[in-house]
Amino acid sequence: MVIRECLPTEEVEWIRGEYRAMLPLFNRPTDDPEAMDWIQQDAVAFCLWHDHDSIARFAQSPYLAQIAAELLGKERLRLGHDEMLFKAPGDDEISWHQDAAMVPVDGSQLIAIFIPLIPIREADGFPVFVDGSHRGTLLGLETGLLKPRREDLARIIADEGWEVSSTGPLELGDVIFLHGNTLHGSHPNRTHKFREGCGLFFIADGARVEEPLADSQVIGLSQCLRGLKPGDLVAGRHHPVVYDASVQRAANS
Ligand SMILES: O=C(O)CCC(=O)C(=O)O
Repeated sequence: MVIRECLPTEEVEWIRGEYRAMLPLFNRPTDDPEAMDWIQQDAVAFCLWHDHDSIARFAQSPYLAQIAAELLGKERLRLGHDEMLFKAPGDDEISWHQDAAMVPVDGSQLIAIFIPLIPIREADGFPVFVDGSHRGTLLGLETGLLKPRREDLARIIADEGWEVSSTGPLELGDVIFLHGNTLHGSHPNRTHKFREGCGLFFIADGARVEEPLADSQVIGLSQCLRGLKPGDLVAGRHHPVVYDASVQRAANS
């Protein structure tokens, strides 16, 4: 779901600046927006908050985590990871996927947010969702890797006749909340500039790492749940509690 005007625009602009400052990590110019036009590769990185205090402050802020906890119906949420997601000019669609297929944690324990860091118009690529898919389970895992699943999921959606919704235009301050099982993707970036966005993954306190069911989860385990293995509680310094309803209640009483 989209919560419109969820964040003040100044805050989104600040977050954007923090992530744009990471572009040198990708060997890209940062100071000349025109110069970025011809760059054809995505700038995607996970867990930047581990090494960057400003991103750590944003990623651990309880405001977004509280909304996420309430939507997921959980008392306590931990930070899973942050994600820089700058889609390159002319980039293809983000194919259908479920975030629970990216990390080996039960989808009912996961909620992700996506924050557009520029206003998103049709040419930038609207995010799309399958309505009600959060009530389902993981799909298409038998084929393992990301690429085959994309066709499988598109076929399943067509075969089942599921309704697909688009967010439509997104403004600075709008935030998308995605249950771990929600089938989603986005349209291609048909512009000559980056489609700049970032995301946070939250995991319910008490959730455990499961045995990976697909290669994508093996990759997610090493990239996003660093140091954890199947059977471990998602906890530790890389997964701090970012929202605790009981602390909030005590503070309010
Ligand atoms: O870029 C988008 O529209 C959605 C991002 C996404 O699919 C994800 O972060 O899992």
